[in-house]
Amino acid sequence: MRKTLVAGNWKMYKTPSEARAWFKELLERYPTTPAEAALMVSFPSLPAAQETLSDTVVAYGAQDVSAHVEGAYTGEVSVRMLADVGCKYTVIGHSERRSYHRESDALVAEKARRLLEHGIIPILCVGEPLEVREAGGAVEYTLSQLEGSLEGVEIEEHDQLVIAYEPVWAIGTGRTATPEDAEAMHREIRAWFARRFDLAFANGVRILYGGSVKPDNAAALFAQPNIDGGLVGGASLQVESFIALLQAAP
Ligand code: G2H
Repeated sequence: MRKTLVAGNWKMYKTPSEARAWFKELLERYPTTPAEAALMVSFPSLPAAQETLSDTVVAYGAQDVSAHVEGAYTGEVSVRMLADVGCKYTVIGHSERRSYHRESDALVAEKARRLLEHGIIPILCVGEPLEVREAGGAVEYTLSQLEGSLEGVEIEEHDQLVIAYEPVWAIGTGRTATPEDAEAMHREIRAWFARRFDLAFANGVRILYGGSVKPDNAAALFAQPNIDGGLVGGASLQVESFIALLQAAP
C-alpha cells in the first residue's frame, strides 16, 4: 500500500515569519487524514520548519539543492545544510528550474545522488511541454527525462525516491490533466520502473501528479490507482485549501 503524499511546493512565496505562523495554524487545525503532509519551502524558511514541524506528522524540505558537495560556489546550498535543518524531502528537476535555470537531466541526476547520499528523499519532477503533448510525444519525452535524470543514480529501496509527473502546460495555468490522462502517464512511469528496477520497486515507488491540483479536482486525481498524491503549488498556500487536499486522499 502506497501512502498518499500531499506535498506543498511553495515556490518563492512566504517569508520565514509567514511560514512559521502558517505551520502553527496547520498543526492546530490538522485534520484526520490517511495522507502524509509535506511542505517544500524556500531555504530561509527551513529553520522555522525545523522549529515548528520537527517531531510532528508534517514533513518538510527544500525546493532545490546544489549538485556540489562543498566549496566556493556562491549562492549555492549544499545537501549537508539541508540535512542539518532536518529536510526529509527535496524537490529536484522542477520544470521552472529546468527552463529558467537551464537545468539538464545530467545535473538533476547529480542532485539526486547528493540527496541520496544524505538520506534525503528526492521528489524528482518530470513532464512534457504542450507542443510535445500535441505532437503525440508526451510518453516518450517524459520517460526519456526520467531515464536521464536517474542515470547513474543508485537507489536500493522504493521509498528513497518520489516522482512528480508535472505536465508543463498544466503548471499554474489552471489547466489540469484529466485524471485519465494523468493516470495513463503514471502507469507508463510505473512500467518504466518495473523495467529499470523490478516489480516490487515499481509497485512501491510513489508517483505524484502536479499541475493546478486544487481541492475541487484532487479527489478525482488521487483516486486513480497509480496517482499517489500531489505536488501542489498555488493551492498549498492557504491552510484551508491545504487541509482540503489532505482530506481528498482516498
Ligand atoms: C506545479 C505545481 C507545484 P501549481 O509546478 O509544483 O504548481 O499547483 O501551482 O500548478
